[in-house]
Amino acid sequence: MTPKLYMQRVSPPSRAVLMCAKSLDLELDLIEIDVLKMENVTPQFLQINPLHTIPFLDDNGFLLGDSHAIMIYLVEMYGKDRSLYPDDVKKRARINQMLHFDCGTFCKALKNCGKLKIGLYNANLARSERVPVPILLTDDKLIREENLNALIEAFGFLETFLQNSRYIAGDSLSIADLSLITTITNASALVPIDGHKYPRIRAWRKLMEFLPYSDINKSGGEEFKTLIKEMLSK
Ligand SMILES: N[C@@H](CCC(=O)N[C@@H](CS)C(=O)NCC(=O)O)C(=O)O
Repeated sequence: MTPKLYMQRVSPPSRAVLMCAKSLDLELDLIEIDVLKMENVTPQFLQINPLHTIPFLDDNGFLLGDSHAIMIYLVEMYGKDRSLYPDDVKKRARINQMLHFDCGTFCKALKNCGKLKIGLYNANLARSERVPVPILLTDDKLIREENLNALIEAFGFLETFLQNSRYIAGDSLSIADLSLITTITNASALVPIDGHKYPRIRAWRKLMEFLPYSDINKSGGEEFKTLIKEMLSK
């Protein structure tokens, strides 16, 4: 049976998995989970994913969370070739480093800019009493300066990483590119990168726009920008 993916297009890691599947020519049965409506903390979803995060994969009963782990699994299980996550130990090590950078530094900085951890903020309440909180905005509707600075710092790290290679983890496309392009697409709604500060990031982003499945990222990123605008205008 077709593997199921719980996801939302506005979510960068969901889009990374969607792009990975597209590149592998793998069909997925997509199940929308609207985090804003707290569909990720329903008893049904929590039963399969106690971490209440999307994306989440159900491959015929094999349950797997975290976009980075999911992409590695999909390439290894379904990839006709391994180019997105090659067997070479050193190439893999570099890709792994950048996947951890995405997860532990970039995504974290983006999440910290606001209340993306919906459902956790009312952790002292029973689940049924928790209410959605606005994402990406602190109580006074401003992103805290130290959080924004951490995000800007992450952009700086990425610019430096790109000094030595065309793609994020070497000279060919890998799953690390799919992860980071989706993260920076959402993050660039908060940190504009179109000036002259990040020439390497912009050159790499251009490369990524040529991917035949780049629309997946573009449309989700636009949706995110609209969401932010709406929230800021309230
Ligand atoms: N490291 C995880 C992060 C997943 C994540 O935080 N997803 C967000 C949406 S972009 C989410 O599910 N937030 C809801 C929550 O944390 O409760 C991954 O790469 O899949």
